[in-house]
Amino acid sequence: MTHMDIELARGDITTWTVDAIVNAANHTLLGGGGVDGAIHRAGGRAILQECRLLRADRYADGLPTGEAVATTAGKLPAHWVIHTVGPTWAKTKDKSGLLRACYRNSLAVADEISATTIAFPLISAGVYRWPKEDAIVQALTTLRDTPTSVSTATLVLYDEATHRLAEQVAARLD
Ligand code: AR6
Repeated sequence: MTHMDIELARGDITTWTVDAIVNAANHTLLGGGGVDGAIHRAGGRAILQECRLLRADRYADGLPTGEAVATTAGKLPAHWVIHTVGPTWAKTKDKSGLLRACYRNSLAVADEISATTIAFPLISAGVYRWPKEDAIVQALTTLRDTPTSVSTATLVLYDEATHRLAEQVAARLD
């Protein structure tokens, strides 16, 4: 187990050249909006076909929140897509354990498939409405605290404001 570098970047994760990119998917694994839609659009039908097989076999009831599973990446520059399902934000219920599980289980899947470079979107911070600052705290602290053989994890922020916020949070956590 070596030390993992954690990097912040701004951009579209579908363009990332890494061993694995993580998809903020939903239980169905059959696509949706946000980064999920972008990954399936850019990756082509091969990803969807593998997702359908996973649904027919291992995940007949859907992928549970917090778990992660890999498919190949179709036409994307990455080799793998690790699909995980973030929790929806709820004011009255602390689901941060499930959000942290997404990062932890995605790293565990990366280890299983021997991916050493991985890029994450900010899971749950879009359609699932998790407040961005706390989503960044959960992401960075979980990545920092999870033992893994991954050498570099990049948190890819889609817009400049979120990227700036992530830089500020990272400086504070240092
Ligand atoms: N590259 C990087 N980040 C992106 C991209 C991209 N191409 N597109 C969006 N983001 P979301 P969630 C950012 O909504 O909240 C889907 O319908 C976005 O700005 O993609 O976990 C699924 O099927 C935000 O900061 O995921 C589920 O039903 C972050 O990615 C549901 O949305 C996550 O936003 C999952 O919702």
